[in-house]
Amino acid sequence: NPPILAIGKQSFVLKQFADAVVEEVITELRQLVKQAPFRQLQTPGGQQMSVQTTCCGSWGWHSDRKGYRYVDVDPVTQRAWPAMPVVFAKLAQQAAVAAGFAGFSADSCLINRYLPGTKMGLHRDQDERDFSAPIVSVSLGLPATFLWGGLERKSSPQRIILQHGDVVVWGGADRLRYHGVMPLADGHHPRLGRQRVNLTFRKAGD
Ligand code: MD3
Ligand code: FE
Repeated sequence: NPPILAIGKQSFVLKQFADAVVEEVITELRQLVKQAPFRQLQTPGGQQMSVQTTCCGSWGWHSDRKGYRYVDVDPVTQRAWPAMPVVFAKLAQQAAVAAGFAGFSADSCLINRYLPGTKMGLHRDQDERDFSAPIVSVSLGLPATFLWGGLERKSSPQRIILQHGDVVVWGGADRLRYHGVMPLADGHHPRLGRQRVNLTFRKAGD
């Protein structure tokens, strides 16, 4: 079996955990982005983010001049976000169980699309109302170097390579760690071409 790597007290990389369902996940993704297209959000400071995003589930993450928040209506389409596909929800729940977080039920999936050169600066995920739930992330397409920092911005991050089918679960003491993604290196992935897509599952609402 592919390994489960502990990268923190309550953080794990589950190598190739998504492999068995990855084709189904890609099929659902293609349908989803027709309902809620990828967009480049503005930060509260007015900068355009380099990553493209969309969402599914009851709550979707949004950012504009008014701030970062979860919304139940997509501000672009003015419709509810697409429902979370069953294969997404099951994958997130099973990964959480494998990492020791039984009872995780995601109500939000943020979908990040990286093209060559796209990066994500060091930040913490702190827009959710309940930090006791873990976060589960699924990597698809081109590999990326993930930056895994500490609880303070100043601590220098470790670099972790995430590949197609890898799943990361983090919670508890590691829930508020700083993290980011290095600029995506160019390449071609046999299934997704010249891009990386990351699914991030969260409990955002109540
Ligand atoms: C956080 N996305 O959307 S998820 C985000 O690859 C985000 O798109 C990144 O950060 C992405 O907010 C990273 C993977 C991840 C893995 C381990 C973590 C995030 C983590 C450990 C602690 C905190
Ligand atoms: Fe994050």
